Amino acid sequence: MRPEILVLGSGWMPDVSAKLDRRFTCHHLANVAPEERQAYIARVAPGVRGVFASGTVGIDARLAAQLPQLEIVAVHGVGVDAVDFAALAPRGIPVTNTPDVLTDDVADLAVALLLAAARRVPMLDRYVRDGGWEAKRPLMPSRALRGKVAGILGLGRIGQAVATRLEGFGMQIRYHQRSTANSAYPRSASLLDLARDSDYLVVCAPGGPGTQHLVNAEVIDALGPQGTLVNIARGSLVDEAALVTALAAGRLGAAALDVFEDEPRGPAALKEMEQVVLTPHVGSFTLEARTAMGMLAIDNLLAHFAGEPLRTPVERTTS
Ligand code: 8YV
Repeated sequence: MRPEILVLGSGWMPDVSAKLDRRFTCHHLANVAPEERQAYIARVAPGVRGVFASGTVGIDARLAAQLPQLEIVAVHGVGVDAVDFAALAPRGIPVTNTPDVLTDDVADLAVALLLAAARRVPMLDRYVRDGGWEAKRPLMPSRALRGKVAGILGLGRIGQAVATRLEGFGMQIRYHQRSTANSAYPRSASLLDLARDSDYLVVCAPGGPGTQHLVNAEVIDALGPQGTLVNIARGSLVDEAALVTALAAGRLGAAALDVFEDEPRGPAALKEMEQVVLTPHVGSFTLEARTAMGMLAIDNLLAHFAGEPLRTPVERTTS
């Protein structure tokens, strides 16, 4: 008999959807109207042995308590900040995620955003489309990357991949994270120092309560009027209200953001700003990465139900 799983989130790549439905009896919560979800969960809960979650639609203590037979949570994503580990750990429920398979594509988007902000690609695109070029509207030169400092907040897998790419553009790399990374790049002692030392601050650290609003007004001011903030990690890391205020006052030069505190809305004020580049949380959104993520999450579930070692367990018991 195929194990029953509760699938949270939607938008899986075609091969992933097909394999999920082939290998499991899936209860797709996203297909249920929001007002009917509680009743639906109550109805299917007795059979649910696994949860297939996304990086942003996770499992909280309430949902965990509603699933008495829950044995495993497989996250389709590397970030596990949407999982309440404290609710799962006492029950010995393992959590898996999908590291590595998305690293290159997320790092590529970080570089794309950084370049887009530095070379003002979206603004120049609008300039051509709107007839600004033909009308010879004044145009300011943008700024070169070579010789500039990229500060990486969080030199994990994705941070490292971003750093390697930016080195190729002739940038100097610095980083900050709590522990010293196994890396030859210079480490700034604090995030404030990193922001002060950097022309571009690229946020690559994990989300969650421990990193909430690390990039605050003080850090943003230290980055300064010539500085650019790039965030491909989690919106929760940045104090967005402070970011909007600093950009509006010209105390921060520019921002390029893939993630927001309130997705999918994002602050209206940012949408009005020329010096801001926005994308809709698509760092891993390539056919290749999303297919590999889905397959890895499925492989973790299959390994669990076959009594085999998990492929990529998250080694942590509390968040
Ligand atoms: C996706 C992500 O948004 O990996 C993560 O942590 O945030 C993204 O790759 C999401 O997990 C897709 O399900």
